[in-house]
Amino acid sequence: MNYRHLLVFIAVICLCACQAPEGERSVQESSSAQSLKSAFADDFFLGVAVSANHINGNKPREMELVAREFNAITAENSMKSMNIHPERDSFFFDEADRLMVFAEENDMHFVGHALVWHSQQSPWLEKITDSAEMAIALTEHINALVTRYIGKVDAWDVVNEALNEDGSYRESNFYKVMGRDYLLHAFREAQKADPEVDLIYNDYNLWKPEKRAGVVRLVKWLQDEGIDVDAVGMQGHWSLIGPDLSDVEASINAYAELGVDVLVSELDVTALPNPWDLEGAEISQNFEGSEYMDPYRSGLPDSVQLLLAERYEDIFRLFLKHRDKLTRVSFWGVCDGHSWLNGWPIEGRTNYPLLFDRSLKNKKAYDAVMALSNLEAEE
Ligand code: 9MR
Repeated sequence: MNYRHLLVFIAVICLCACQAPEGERSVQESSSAQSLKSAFADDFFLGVAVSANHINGNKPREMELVAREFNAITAENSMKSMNIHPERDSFFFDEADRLMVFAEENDMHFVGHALVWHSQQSPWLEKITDSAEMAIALTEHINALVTRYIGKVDAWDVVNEALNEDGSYRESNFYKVMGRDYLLHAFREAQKADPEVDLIYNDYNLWKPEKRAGVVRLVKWLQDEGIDVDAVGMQGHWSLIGPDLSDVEASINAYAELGVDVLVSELDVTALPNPWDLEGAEISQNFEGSEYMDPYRSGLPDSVQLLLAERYEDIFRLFLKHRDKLTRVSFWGVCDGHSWLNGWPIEGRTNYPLLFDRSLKNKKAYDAVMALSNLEAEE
């Protein structure tokens, strides 16, 4: 073997040694992913909800993190009717517009949240008691928002939280005035306003069998009426112990069977005790200031940090198993300090539900999720 042959031989040996077997990504590759969005780029969008504070420029470091880690974004509150359409004849688009620019600059999938929701509702809308008038008001609201953001919003949560826990329709003001037809009307108007945009039904506790059956009934009805429902959004406000992931899996399968995408639209995992788990307990002022209900004010113990990491690992293992059905997983908040769970169901607690801590450092849960990012290729 002459010198040139020897060099080629060494190069080939090196190449073979560095390449993972067909279909597998090597450990080096998996651990070298620089962000959540790159780790799961072949699987689903990785999204995040941001607050008005973020949008208004008060959290530049958090927005840097958002741009680095995520490729989908939702306005946590800025596009809810109370904020974006406060009076019948006046809109406040500034925050949504600003967020849209950020999303465009960072090439992010944009989720509009939410066109029709009984909560955080504009007072003028809440006052309507006539069915024809409600239909007109919804048309105007939906049309104004959807047409303004054609080509910018990729997917709309068209109706949010329309069902009770047993799968029946929630007695919202919309339902009281129009019956279930308000849902059909909302989806129809959104579809008409932007035939290209994805239409989502979004709700919490969608792992519950009765609620699952309610969503299946609802989506089938909308489909029979000619609505091209694109996705069901399972919010995913979960805890260290529940829900059982087999229930989540059964729901993912049931929604996918309808021919729609499945999203996890508002993921967080509370690390704190839940007053409703206490027998006979009711949400009340009594819990405020209680150490029992707010045990980790000075930091999350390593043991719980580990439990959270394991829980997130199990959750993402399931998501990866169903990557053919899931198109987006969005976290409800940027970091622990920002989460709504510091204020609910008890005001002023210190919760730890997300992947980034209060100083924006990656938590163990982040590492656990990142380590899984190539699992599906190995199986
Ligand atoms: O995170 C939102 C919080 O800032 C608001 O105060 C709250 C008002 O109800 O809404 C929170 O977001 C909700 C979302 O819009 C719909 N699903 C449940 C979320 C948590 O409550």
